[in-house]
Amino acid sequence: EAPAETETEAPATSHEHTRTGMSKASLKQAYIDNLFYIQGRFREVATPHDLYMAAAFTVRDRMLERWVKSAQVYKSSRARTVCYLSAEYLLGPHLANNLVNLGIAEVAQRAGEELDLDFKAILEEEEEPGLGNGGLGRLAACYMDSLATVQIPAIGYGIRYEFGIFDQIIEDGWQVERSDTWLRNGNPWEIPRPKISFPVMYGGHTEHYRDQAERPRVRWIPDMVISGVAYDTPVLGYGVGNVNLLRLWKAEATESFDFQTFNVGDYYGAVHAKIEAETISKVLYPNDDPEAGKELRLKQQYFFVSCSIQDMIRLHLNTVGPLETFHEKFVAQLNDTHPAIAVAELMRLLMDDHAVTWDDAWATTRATFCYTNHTLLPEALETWSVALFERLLPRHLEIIYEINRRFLDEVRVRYLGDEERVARMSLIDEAGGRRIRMAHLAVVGSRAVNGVAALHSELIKTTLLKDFYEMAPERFHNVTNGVTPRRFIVVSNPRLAELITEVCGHDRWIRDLDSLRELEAHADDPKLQARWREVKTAAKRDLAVWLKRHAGVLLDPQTMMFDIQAKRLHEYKRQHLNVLHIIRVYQRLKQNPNLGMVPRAFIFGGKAAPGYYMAKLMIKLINAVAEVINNDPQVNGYIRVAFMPDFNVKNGQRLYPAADLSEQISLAGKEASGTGNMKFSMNGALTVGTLDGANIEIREEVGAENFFLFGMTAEEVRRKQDEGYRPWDYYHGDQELKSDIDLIASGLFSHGDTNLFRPLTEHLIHQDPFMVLADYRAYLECQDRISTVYDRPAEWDRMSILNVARMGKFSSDRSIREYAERIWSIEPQPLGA
Ligand code: GFP
Repeated sequence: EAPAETETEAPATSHEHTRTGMSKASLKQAYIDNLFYIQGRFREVATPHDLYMAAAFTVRDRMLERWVKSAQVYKSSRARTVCYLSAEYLLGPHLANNLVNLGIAEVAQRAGEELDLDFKAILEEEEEPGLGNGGLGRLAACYMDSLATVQIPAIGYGIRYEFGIFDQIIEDGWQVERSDTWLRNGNPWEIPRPKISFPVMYGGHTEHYRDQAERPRVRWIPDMVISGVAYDTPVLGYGVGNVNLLRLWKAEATESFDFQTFNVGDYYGAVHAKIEAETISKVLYPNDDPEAGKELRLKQQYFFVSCSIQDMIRLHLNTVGPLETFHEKFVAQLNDTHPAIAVAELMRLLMDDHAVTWDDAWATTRATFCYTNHTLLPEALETWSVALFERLLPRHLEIIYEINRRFLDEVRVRYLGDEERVARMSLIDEAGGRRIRMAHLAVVGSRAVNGVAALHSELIKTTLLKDFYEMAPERFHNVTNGVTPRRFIVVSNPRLAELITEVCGHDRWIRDLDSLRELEAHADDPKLQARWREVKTAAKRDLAVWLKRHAGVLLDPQTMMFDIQAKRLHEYKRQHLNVLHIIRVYQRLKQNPNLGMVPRAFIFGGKAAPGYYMAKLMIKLINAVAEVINNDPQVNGYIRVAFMPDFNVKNGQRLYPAADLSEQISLAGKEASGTGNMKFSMNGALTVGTLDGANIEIREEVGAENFFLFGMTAEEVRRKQDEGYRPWDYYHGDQELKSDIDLIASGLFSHGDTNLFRPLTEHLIHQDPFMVLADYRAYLECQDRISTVYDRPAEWDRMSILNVARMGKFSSDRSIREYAERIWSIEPQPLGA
C-alpha cells in the first residue's frame, strides 16, 4: 500500500490532474501513484531503481501531454518537418534534463525532499543511452534539444542499439571494454510502437519488367527480409510546449517469415533467421576500428535509412498527399555519410514502389536531402566495395550506377576533355578494388552541403570536395556546431547557472545565450570574481571526490589548477603532446624541487576504439605516467595525473564545470569543429588551443587576449607537409624534447620495460603524422604563460567570466536557426509551454 499522505498543504486540486499537474502536491501524488501502479512497489521495499523509475514516469507523463498536442498541431498545420538521419545519438541521462526543460526542477526537488527521497541518488541511478561514439553523436543529441526549443517540427531517426558504446574500465592502466547493457533494467523514456514497422530487404537480385502501362519497371527479389520496429522517445524543448520525436528502429525477424519456416517444420532455421535479423541493431560500431568497415555496418546503415524513408513516405501519404510534394513536407539532413544510402533508397521507393519516373524521383530526391560533413581525415571517409553492394543491395547498386552515369555526363559536358576530373568526381573509385564513395553520393544527391566550423567548411571547398564546389559553389555552406546550454550549463553546473541568473537578473540566457553578454560589465567586479571562484572550486571539489572514488587519485581542488583533456583518444587530438608537457614539468621539478610553480592536476578522459592500438597505448602511457608522478613525494605536492574511467555524457557533466584549463590541442586542420571546446569554455574554463576547428571562432568571440593560442596554422601545416616533415630533426634539435621522449623510452614509466612504449616513441620520432614534435616547443611556452596568468587570480577570473559572457554563438539554438533559415527553409511552429 502507498504510504499515507504526510504533507500538511492541500492535496492536488481537482482541476490539476495528477498525471499532468505541475504543483508540488501533484508531483508528490503522481510519484507515489507511479511507484505503486507502474512499479507495483511501496516505499519500504522499493529499490533505488524503482525509485528512479517512478520519477521518470512522473516526468514522462508531463511530457506526453505536450507531445500529443504538438503532434496534433503539426499534423493539422501540415508543418514542414526536418528529418535528422543519424546513425548515432549520444543522449545522456534524460531525467534531469527533462525536469529542467519542463521548468519543474526546483519544485520536483522540494517534492522529493518532502517524500524523503534522495534526489541526487535517484538521478545517479539512470543509465545513459550511449548510442554514439563522441562528437558526432552528441551533436545530434544537442540538435534534437535545440530543434524542440527553437520550435522546429522535427523527427530524429536512428538505431536503437541494444548495446551502445562500450563501458570503459581501467585495469593495470589499460583500457578494458565491457559491453554496455543500458536496456537491462528497462527504458522508461521510450514507447514501443509495434504497429509502426517496415520490411527491410537484403540480397537477392533484380528483375526488369514492363508494367500494365508498358512502362519499364524494376522489382527487387531479396533473399532476406527483416523488419524494423519503431521505438519513440519524446524530446521536449526548453520552456516551450513543443515536443519532437526521436524514432529509433529495432531490427526483428518478420512475422510472416517466421511462420512460414515454422510451417515447414524448420524450427532451428526459423530461430536462426530470427537471431540473424536481430543482430542488425545489436551493437554500435566504435569509430576508427578496423571492424567498422564490415558488412554488418552497411546492413545497419541501410536498415535504419530504409525504415526511416518508408516512414516518411507513409506520413506524407497520410497527411499531405501526393509524392510530388514530398520535398515540401520534408527536408532530410544526412548526419555524415552513414545515412547516405538514403539517396538511392528514396529513388528506389519512388520508382519501384510508387511508379514515379526517374526524372521526377531525382528532382524530389535532390530537393529533399542535405548533407553535413564531419571530417576530412581520409581514413574516416566511408567507401564500400562494389562487390559488397552487389551482394547486399543489388538494386541500389544499379541506381547508384545510373546516378553516376548521368552525373558524369554533366561533368563531361561542363569540362570538355577533362577525364581526370571525371575520375576524381565519380561515385566509384576505380583505383584498386572498386569502391563506392559515400561522400560523393551524398553530395550529388543533396541540395546543400555543409561543414561544421568556418575553417572546416573552407577546407571542404578547397580540398576534399573542391571539384564539386567549383561545379556548384552555391550549394556549399558553413554551419558552425553548437551545444545545448540546458544540459551543459543548467543541468551540469547548477551553481554557475544560479550565479549567472542572479547577476543578469533573469534566466532568459538559457534560451538566448547571447544575453550572457550582460556579464561583461561585471567581469572586473572583485565580489563577482570571488563568487565565481567559489563556484569553480565547489565543482572541482565534487570532481575530486568522484575521482578519488573511481580513479583512486587524490587531487587538491583548493590549490591545484585543473587542466583537463576529455575527448576520444586519437593521435590527431594529440593527447601525447599533453603527456610530453607533463613529463617536462616532472623533469623540471626533479631537477629543482624548490621550483615555485602553480600546482596542477592533469586530468584526462576518453575512450579508444577497441581495435586502435596506438590510442590504447596512449591510455596506458597516461596511466603509467600518473602512477610514477602520483607516487613520487618529491613532486606530488605540485602535480598529479588522473585518468577518469568511462568518459561519457554523464561523466562529462562532472568534468566541464570543474575545469580551469581546457585542452584543445589537435593539429590544425584535423579537428573539424570540436564541441567539447565549447562545453568547457561555457563553464568558465580558459582554452589552450591551436587554430583548428571551432577553436578559431571561440577565440574570435572571447577575444585573443582571453585565449591561449599556440602552434602552427593549417596553412603552415600544409606547407610543412609539402616540404617533407622530418620529426627526427625536431627530436635532435631540442634537448628537452629529446629528453622527454627518451624518458618514456627509458622504461621509467614501465617498470623498466623499454619495449612497452617503443611503438609510440618510435612513431613520434620517425613518422609523427600529427606533428606533435613540431608544435611541442610552442605548446610548452604557452603552458608557461598559462601558469603565470593563473597565479594572478583577478586576471584569470576576469578572463573566465569573459569567456562565459561571450559564448552566445556556441549555443546549438544558433546553429539550428542557421540550418532552418539558410539550409532547410523552415519556419518555427510555436506551442506554448
Ligand atoms: C566529429 C568531428 C568533430 C566535430 C563532431 C561534430 O566528431 O570535430 O565537432 O564530429 O560535428 F571530428 P567525432 O564524432 O569524430 O568525435
